[in-house]
Amino acid sequence: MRSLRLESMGYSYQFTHAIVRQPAKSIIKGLRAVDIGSPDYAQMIFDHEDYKEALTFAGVEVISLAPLDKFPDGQFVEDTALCLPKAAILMRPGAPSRLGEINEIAPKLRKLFKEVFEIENPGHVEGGDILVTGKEILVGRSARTNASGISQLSEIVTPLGHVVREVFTPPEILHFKTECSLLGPNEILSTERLQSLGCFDGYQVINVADGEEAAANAIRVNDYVIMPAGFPKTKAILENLGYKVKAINNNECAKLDGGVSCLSLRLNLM
Ligand code: CIR
Repeated sequence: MRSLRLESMGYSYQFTHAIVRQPAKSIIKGLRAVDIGSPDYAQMIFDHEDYKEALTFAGVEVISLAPLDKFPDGQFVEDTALCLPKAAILMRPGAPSRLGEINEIAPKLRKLFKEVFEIENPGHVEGGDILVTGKEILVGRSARTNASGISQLSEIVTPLGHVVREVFTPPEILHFKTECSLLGPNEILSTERLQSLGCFDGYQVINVADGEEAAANAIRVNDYVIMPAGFPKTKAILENLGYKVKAINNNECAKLDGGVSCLSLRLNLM
């Protein structure tokens, strides 16, 4: 019987593969809460190469999917699925324009995983609202993730040995993980605002530096933390704690509320 406590909880940040999707030219039409200008496609392609290189450097095999012109937000693959050891769960985005992205990622996940589950209508969950830690799966209820979606997710993953805890994504931000990331089995990088809601009680929380809130969306991949460039104080905080950090430019994705986590689905296929 598979147990959540097996494998030293490493499944939450030890990965063998990452799925990314090449940015499509239609990315300039991507969703955004506030319009601060469209991303520069050429720069985005350049940044995407750096992102893949950082993932490779961290020791994962990068699976790169073709761009999807009909889905401007298609490169934000994290929102389309939750990949656990041995099973993947297809999400159901709360943004209507993103619902069709699921049919695009599904065939790939069905090839990689023996078991693939689905969130069904009327449920909505976007992967950006899910933080898998060493002991549980936190899911933030948000404008994109509803109660039905969270309860379906819980019903799917509980028999697999996981524990789901519903938390709340502050209305000012897109996703729960817009303001937090996993650094270790019990270590979380967070903004003070998110931490102040009490959702991380029992964890060791490292706060991003004041004024560097956008640095809270990072990814721990094996021995490395990949974070957005331009946040030197937070980078120094992490390095002083002994984390190996790789910073990559994320300014173009940030114009569409995208952080470094949303650009990949991290998988452990061991
Ligand atoms: C959206 O609004 O859906 C996209 N423009 C950004 C998605 C970012 N996803 C994520 O951080 N997981």
